[in-house]
Amino acid sequence: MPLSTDQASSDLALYGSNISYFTGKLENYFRLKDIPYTLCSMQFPRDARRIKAQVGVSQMPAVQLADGRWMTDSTKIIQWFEAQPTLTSIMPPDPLQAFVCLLLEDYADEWLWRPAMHYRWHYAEGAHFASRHLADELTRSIRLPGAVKRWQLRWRQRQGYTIGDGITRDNIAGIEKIYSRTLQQLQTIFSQRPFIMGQRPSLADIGFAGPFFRHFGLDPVPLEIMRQHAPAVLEWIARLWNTRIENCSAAWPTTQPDHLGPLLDEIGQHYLPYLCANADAVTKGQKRFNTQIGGIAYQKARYSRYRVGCLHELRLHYEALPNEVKAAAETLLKNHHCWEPLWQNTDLPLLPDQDQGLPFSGSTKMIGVNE
Ligand SMILES: N[C@@H](CCC(=O)N[C@@H](CS)C(=O)NCC(=O)O)C(=O)O
Repeated sequence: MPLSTDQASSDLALYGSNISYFTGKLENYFRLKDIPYTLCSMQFPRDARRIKAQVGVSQMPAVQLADGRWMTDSTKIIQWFEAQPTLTSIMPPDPLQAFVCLLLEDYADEWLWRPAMHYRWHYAEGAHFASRHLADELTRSIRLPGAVKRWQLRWRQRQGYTIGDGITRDNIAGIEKIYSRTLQQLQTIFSQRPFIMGQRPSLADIGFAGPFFRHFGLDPVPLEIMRQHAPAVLEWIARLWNTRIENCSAAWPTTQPDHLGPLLDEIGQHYLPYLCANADAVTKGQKRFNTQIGGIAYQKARYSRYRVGCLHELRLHYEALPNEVKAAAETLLKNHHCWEPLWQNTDLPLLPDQDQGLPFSGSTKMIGVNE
């Protein structure tokens, strides 16, 4: 049932939708950290306009702090909260493990987005469920018949994120394989340990909560696949939602977890090459680009300035590692095909001061559609 909470009853107001990818990611974070929040359904167009005026971009989630300040971008919001000294951290103290968490978070945020949007909006079952829910939840003040609102939403999301972002009839099977490989990789991980890094939840789990909590674990088609093939992943979704970091007494792993190899291979062979192709497109000023990655031909994928920033951030995270850890990080990245694409593009086409004000002010949306 859509939420109807418009008034924040706790100090922190989280504006978004209760079926949204990044809202769900942030909810998992706040619950894990026991940070009280009130979820407010972001009303279109009123709240979306207000949020754009406050933070520069209209996207969900947006957070309003008790002192009135607004924030955007789940990644930078989490980094801001993690920097508050009083809270138990979800970052492993080992710098290489922390770097791996940042890489996994980025991968889950950006690369699992396309298959998640595909399963929601391609299949009638998912598209009818989600368009009804979103129309009822977010567009209460728009005076149009429900059927029209639902149709508009399906059209908007498909143009923006599925057929409008590189998915064609010919590559659907390849897009769906991204999901089935991820399920296999995570099923193996969660069959042996409760969380991605081991016995404690970390930023990596929060990153994967984005695609898994509100999309793959909710939309009818991917949920049924998960039930049949990856029940340990289903368990992990609920476990994470039901865990409070303060109650976690288990230690962080003392060695670099070697069970993450298949996920890192996927990042090196799919996600990072995509980031390079995207950066090339931005350099050339191509708003749509074709590319071939991991045997999949993407046609007219949308360029993303934000994701040029993601590649830049990954490099900065590597550069920030202590010198004595850099060699181990390089070996790990080389072993999993990540090193070469991380550095392949020499000059990244960033805007001046791109997204430097985050989380309080952003300059780019993840994908600049519907602006
Ligand atoms: N990098 C942002 C991405 C947020 C984002 O793209 N959220 C989606 C909904 S889950 C959105 O608001 N898209 C904008 C649109 O569809 O216009 C974050 O981490 O918060």
